[in-house]
Amino acid sequence: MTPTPSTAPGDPPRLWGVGTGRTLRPIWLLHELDVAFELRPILTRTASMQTPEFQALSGRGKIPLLEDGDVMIGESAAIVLYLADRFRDRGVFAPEPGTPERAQHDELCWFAMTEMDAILYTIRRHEGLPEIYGASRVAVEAAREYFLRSAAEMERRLSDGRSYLQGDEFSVADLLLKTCLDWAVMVCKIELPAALGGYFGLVSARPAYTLAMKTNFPPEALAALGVGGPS
Ligand SMILES: N[C@@H](CCC(=O)N[C@@H](CS)C(=O)NCC(=O)O)C(=O)O
Repeated sequence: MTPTPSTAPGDPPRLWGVGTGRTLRPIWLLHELDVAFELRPILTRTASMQTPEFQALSGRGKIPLLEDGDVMIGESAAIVLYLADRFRDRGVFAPEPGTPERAQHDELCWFAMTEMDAILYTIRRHEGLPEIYGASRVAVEAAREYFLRSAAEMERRLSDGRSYLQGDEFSVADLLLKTCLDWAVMVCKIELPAALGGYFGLVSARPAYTLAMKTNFPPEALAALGVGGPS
């Protein structure tokens, strides 16, 4: 059973969660869209996740979580795709649903999530959180190699000199890819292929990204990570 969201139609969207690469995604897109939102800055694996209010909404106990009118969804990629479609009048960050461009766009999103994010989470679990998930050097090494193979595929997609994954326009697919690259570099200490450097710098220079990084990584979140960037 899915609990009912507590926002009413017309309220600004309410977003739960800060402090990780996953929570950065909706915060970043909301800044790109310049949409006002209410942020509940709860941090993973802290008492702030245990409040009755959050637990009533999220049986799963995971951030990010978005409430928007009748909609309540988790899964960071689903949230950003929903926001891109919902606030299309504020800026276009995904091609029109049902078009070949959108199909290609969504392929890139799924790739980022299943071939990059999920692989990084293997490293995070078995290297960064051994007290919960157990340490496994073999799993971590294999995941690092696999991640590099995925990064090489993204490099290949960008190798014709295009600025962004789908050409001249920054999209949700770029936002998902960049959050994975950040996580790889800052937390997993993976050295990215040099050819991705230009793309990395271009996306990092977006004002909404800078703003979102500040919103998403308060000092206590960085301290919890023990790093200068996302997890
Ligand atoms: N696939 C989900 C992953 C969500 C997720 O694992 N969130 C972490 C923070 S990055 C969390 O809430 N962890 C709490 C826990 O596992 O107890 C997404 O992309 O939103």
